[in-house]
Amino acid sequence: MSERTLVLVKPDGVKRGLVGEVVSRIERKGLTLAALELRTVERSVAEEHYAEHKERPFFGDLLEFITSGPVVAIAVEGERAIAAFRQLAGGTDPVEKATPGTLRGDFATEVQYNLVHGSDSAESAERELKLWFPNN
Ligand code: DAT
Ligand code: MG
Repeated sequence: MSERTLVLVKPDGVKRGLVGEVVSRIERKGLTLAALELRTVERSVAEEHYAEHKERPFFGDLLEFITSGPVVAIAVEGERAIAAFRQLAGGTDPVEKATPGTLRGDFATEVQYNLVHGSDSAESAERELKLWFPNN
């Protein structure tokens, strides 16, 4: 079933010049870009985006990081897009859980700086796309 998911290239990925790499892998997988924007995140948007983690000890650092520089927000569309992008991203911990061949497995070493975000379910995707692309 065709669906949409929210992908973010986080500030580490933008700073390191890996936007093209992320976009290229999305396209080669057979997914398409429905919207794409470079933007600096307001704290309020970041808090809402990561609301599920607000009780976690790393929440403050997470907000600090995601608002520390521009991110690229992408609405990605295609068959099974949500799970397909999570597969491209690899597990949350870039060394313990992300295998080589995935974005995190190939380009990151630290959980905190793991390059990309991808919505984890249909419910999250809907909520996050409304938050990041309210006019689409
Ligand atoms: P994912 O981004 O794979 O969906 P998540 O939703 O569990 O992972 O966590 C959101 C982000 O929070 C994650 O990409 C990086 C950060 N994070 C998660 N666990 C962490 C930890 N133990 N220490 C520091 N940052 C963490
Ligand atoms: Mg998540």
